[in-house]
Amino acid sequence: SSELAKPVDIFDKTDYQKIYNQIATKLREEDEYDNYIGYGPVLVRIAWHASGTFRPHEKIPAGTYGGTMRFDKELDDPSNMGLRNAFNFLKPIYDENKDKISHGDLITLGGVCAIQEMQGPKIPWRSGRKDLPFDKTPENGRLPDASRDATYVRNYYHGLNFLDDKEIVALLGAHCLGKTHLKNSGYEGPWGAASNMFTNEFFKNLLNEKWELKTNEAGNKQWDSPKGYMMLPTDMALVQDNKFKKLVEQFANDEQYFFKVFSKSFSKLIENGIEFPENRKVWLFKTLDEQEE
Ligand code: CCH
Repeated sequence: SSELAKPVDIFDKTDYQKIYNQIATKLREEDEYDNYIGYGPVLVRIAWHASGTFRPHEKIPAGTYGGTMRFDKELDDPSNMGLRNAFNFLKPIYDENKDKISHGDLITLGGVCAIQEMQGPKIPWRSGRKDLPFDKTPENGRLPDASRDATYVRNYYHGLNFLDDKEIVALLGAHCLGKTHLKNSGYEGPWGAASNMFTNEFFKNLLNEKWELKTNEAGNKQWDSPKGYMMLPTDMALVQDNKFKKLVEQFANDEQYFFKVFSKSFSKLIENGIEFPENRKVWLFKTLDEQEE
């Protein structure tokens, strides 16, 4: 049985909205990153990779609580190639606010901010994670293997306490964002046309594009389409499994429904293993656009 991480005291919602705004402003300013995709996708990915180390049955269940992504041991996990860009993006904001925010809180708030600023759903967020020392850094190799099939994907997410297919398929919808980079992962290409907009395009493309299995320059198998989009084997697993496929169809047809399930699932992902006190408030932050209205 696991000893759930206990959150620390926190500051006011307005303090965190300020930090949110710093992240959002920097996202707007440094828009040239990765051929003008910007830092949004890689911020979402670092929040998810900080979360994906969680294992429910450990005494100290890893995940986002301890902010151990700040240690080279975790950042240098081969699965985390490219995430140092996200970490370095957040570093000056951490330095400016270190009396108010831990690394785990900042990395998760970065993901929430990026999703919202890229027109995605509102993601409920709570503060209270506390930096743990180096010896609490999980071992490498806990993130999923992109070359696998539907059974592997389902089992992998069961291991993160996601038992419902709906949550799993929704989470994978984040692959509407960004791209794969040969030098990072051994895969190459974007999943769609709008790499810095949070939409249900991933599901539409899975169903509607003409996919062909190719071996890429790194010798890995990926699915390519004539429009220059790609899918990982684990992405294609979502239409190779009938139960997953029904959900892909639902999300492709109803973006609001996808947003609703994604929001809940991502919030759960970044809070895995943390036992918030019952009175700990859940916050929804305003986007920069909403504040400018
Ligand atoms: Fe992912 N993802 N992801 N992913 N991912 C990659 C990039 C992004 C897998 C493999 C890869 C989620 C789940 C999975 C993002 C968000 C999420 C890459 C390319 C691989 C490989 C990395 C590179 O080359 O730079 C696999 C396997 C799974 C199985 O579950 C989940 C869940 C999320 C978020 C909720 C985002 C965003 C990116 C783009 C990053 C960028 O830099 O553009």
